[in-house]
Amino acid sequence: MANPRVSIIMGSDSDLEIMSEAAKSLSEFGISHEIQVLSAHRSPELLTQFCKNLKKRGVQIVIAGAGGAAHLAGVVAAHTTLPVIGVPVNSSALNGLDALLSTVQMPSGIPVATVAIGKAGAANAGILAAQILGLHSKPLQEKLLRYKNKLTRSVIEKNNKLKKGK
Ligand code: RP5
Repeated sequence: MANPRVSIIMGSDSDLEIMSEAAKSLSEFGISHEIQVLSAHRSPELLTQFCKNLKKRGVQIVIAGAGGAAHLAGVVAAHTTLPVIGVPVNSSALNGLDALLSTVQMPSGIPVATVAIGKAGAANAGILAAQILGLHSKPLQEKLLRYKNKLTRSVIEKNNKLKKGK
């Protein structure tokens, strides 16, 4: 996508199934985004270059997902003052608990807004990015409100189905 406002990065292409949930959320709210593989461990120079170019490319938020010893979000946060949202990916023998702790336990001064492990977290990362961008956009705030109302309607519909089943 041209001029992405949100950049989604992931440690490996094996994270794509999970991280594409973040892209889906952003698409739902009409937010331009890009998605690519960048690794804190396997491509440290490329990651540094990516961080240095973020602001001049007009990116406003970074969503970073990785599994295992997940340093990706933290390293990006170390390089930029843009908000960084971290998604712990459940790709390892520890089912993402390792990635959760690696992503969330940042030292004071370098925040990473960490969401839940796996697909729910990735979807929420996209929604959280939309909420941050919505602070300065009335149309986006209205889309977010419509989304919340849709969630409420789905609960009512579930109850109606349950009642009919009795
Ligand atoms: C992490 O290691 C990646 O984010 C991925 O979750 C995990 C496994 O990567 P691959 O070995 O599948 O490339 O860095």
